[in-house]
Amino acid sequence: MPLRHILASATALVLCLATPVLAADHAVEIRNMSFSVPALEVAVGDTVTFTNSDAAPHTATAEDGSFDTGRLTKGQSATVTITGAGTFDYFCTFHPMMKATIVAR
Ligand SMILES: [Cu+2]
Repeated sequence: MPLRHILASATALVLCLATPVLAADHAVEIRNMSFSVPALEVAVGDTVTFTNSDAAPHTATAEDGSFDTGRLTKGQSATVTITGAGTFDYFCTFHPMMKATIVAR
């Protein structure tokens, strides 16, 4: 392969890596009275979709109020956007012993 082709490929790769990636969506299932991912790592701007698989209603509510799914009945899901960096502890308002964390960088 000619050197200029290799350089062109390398340049394209660098441009590709430098392009901002689209926000990712992360899934957290709520099952058996617990959140499926105890400590979820996300990037700022990512979304997290919570799905309730229990018969009991649940919420995913940030302790600092930064997000709240509201009441989710069985089979329902809600998506929240993580808009800032930090560690976000959250819980279920119906079952406050249900706790988990999202770490956003
Ligand atoms: Cu709950």
